[in-house]
Amino acid sequence: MLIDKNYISAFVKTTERAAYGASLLKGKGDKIAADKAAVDEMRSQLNKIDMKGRIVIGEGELDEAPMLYIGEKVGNNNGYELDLAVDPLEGTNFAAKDLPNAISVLAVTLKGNLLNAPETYMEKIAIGPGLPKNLVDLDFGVKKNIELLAKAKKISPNKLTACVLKRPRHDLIVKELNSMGVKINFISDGDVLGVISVANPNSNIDLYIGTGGGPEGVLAAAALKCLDCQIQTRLVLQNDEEKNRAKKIGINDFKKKYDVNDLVKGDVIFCATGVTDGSLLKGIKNNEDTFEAETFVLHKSSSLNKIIKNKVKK
Ligand code: VTB
Repeated sequence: MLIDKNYISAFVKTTERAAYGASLLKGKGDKIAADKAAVDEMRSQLNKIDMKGRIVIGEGELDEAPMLYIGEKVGNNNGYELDLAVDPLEGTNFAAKDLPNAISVLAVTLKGNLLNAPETYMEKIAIGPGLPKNLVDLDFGVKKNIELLAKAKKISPNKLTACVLKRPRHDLIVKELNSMGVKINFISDGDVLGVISVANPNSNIDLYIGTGGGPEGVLAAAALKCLDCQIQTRLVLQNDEEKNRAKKIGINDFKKKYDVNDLVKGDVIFCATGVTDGSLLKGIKNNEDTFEAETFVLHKSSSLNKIIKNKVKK
């Protein structure tokens, strides 16, 4: 079964409204308030949609997130049973400081088709389209992955660019990339867009590598699936508490490597609206009675892949 195309505009509207909510607090230094504004707008929009929706990836567990928590039912209880991964404000720091690349993002599948990823870290390696299947692997290590990628692209390693989240935990990866002359595009946050940058020929990013949020990994995989790119991930469960949380949502093999189709099965819709201006999307522009929004929208089964610009009534 596929997701009806008629849903697309409703989900575009959802990330548009969430981005608008966050944009009202842009640059005000309060990331919690910006996140809450995005969550409130997203939730109220989701509840207008004809669906029996369920949040699979959300703002956290019920006790820590009063809204859009994992397991929350959304929609007006008519229509399809859908599973949702949402990040009403990805890049809360970016929004609070009015820095580029804050987005509101969601992915939708039919029920049961999204990996229930716990709120833990996840190792990620992603590459663009048109490359041999399973070319890179988390277990190969940086050197071998770079050599394989360079060979497949018929260029030398020092012509490759990798996107890496700037964190001390990546020092070793960075050292190895440096030793091979690979150019590094560091990001300070926002690895959903970081991972997706491998799909964008204008970004010149050949590889995403490193450890970021698990939920963000599933969201990025939804986009990569529509863009025929590859990602491999593995959960990082650091202690018994995290292992128990994973078990509670049905994960028993803690070392499992998930590829794009393990993370997101079947048909999928992906929407991301810019909150602040960024490399892929312009941010929200506020006018008197309207706001302007740019949304990157993908739908696997209809091969939809475009940036939609809308002027929306406030
Ligand atoms: C990433 C990134 C997020 O968290 O997942 C990152 O996509 C990972 O966590 O935007 P740490 O900050 O703990 O390294 C964010 O930067 C913030 O949620």
